[in-house]
Amino acid sequence: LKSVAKDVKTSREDKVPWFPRKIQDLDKCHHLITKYDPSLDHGHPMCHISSLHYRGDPLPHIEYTAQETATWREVYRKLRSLYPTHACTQYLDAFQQLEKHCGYREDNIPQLQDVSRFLQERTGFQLRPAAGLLSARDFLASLAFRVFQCTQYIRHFSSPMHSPEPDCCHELLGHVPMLADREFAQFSQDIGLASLGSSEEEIEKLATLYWFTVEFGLCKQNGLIKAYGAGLLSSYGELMYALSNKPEYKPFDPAVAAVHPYQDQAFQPVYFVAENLEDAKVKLQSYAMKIKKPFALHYDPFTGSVEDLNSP
Ligand code: HBI
Ligand code: FE
Repeated sequence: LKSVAKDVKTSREDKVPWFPRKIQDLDKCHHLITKYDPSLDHGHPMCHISSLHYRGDPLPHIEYTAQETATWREVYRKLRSLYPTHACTQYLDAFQQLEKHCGYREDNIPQLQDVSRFLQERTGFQLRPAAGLLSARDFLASLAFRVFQCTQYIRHFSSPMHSPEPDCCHELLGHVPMLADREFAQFSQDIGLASLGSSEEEIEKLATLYWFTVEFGLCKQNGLIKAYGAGLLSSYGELMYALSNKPEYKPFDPAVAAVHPYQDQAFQPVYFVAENLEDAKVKLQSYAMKIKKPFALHYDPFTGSVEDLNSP
């Protein structure tokens, strides 16, 4: 009888993919998706930014070249002119703070260390350098611990308005300001917690949900529609387009967004509009509760670890 019980337990555990249980485990969550091989292009800035980072290491200080700073300036200037009319208030509030405290300026690419310290004070989020596009599983897992994996290199100067992969313009201008908002930080962490130990199928759905919210989400504000998604807030062309009334708008519903086809080579044909960020958070929480898992995870902020409420 004993051995049967043991077999049942093992096969049950086999079905659950490995996942980090404490923040230190994120050292194992750095699997890259290589759509683009930087070793084939020695002019790409990715080459001179190191890849492996361990928890507790200081965040690398980067001396950006004049050309890299010029690229940043062009992106910063254009996007900044759109924010007052296109970005949600949470974004605008944080952006103002970042300009005041974190070196957000046209002629300066902010350093991750300064930005990470700022976020920790606001929402407990911290940044961790990433070498490129990570697997959805690893990327989402880090969010469960309020860690945002952040690229440090900047897009190629030949196309300042477009980057095929996340770069620091996308991270610093798109993601960081929103991570300073409490509701949004919780929303991000909740997607992360939902991903821990999930099947490939569920990860795919959560990544799609992430796409239509954290990357391309819109929300209502004082009778207008504003952007909160990082993919929009870091793309001049798509930010204009998203609020132009040309695309289709659907009310945010996690179950619908999670399986909706998306577009990563062109502007989105459809955007999901949340009533507000709190409503998006509540809807996501109820969606996450319906994901079937053999455990119930609870995040303990004091230890930075997750525990299974079902296990004795
Ligand atoms: N990796 N470095 C990095 N930055 C991202 O924004 C990112 C990622 N991997 C996957 C991802 N985003 C999402 O598109 C979802 O797949 C989770
Ligand atoms: Fe992103």
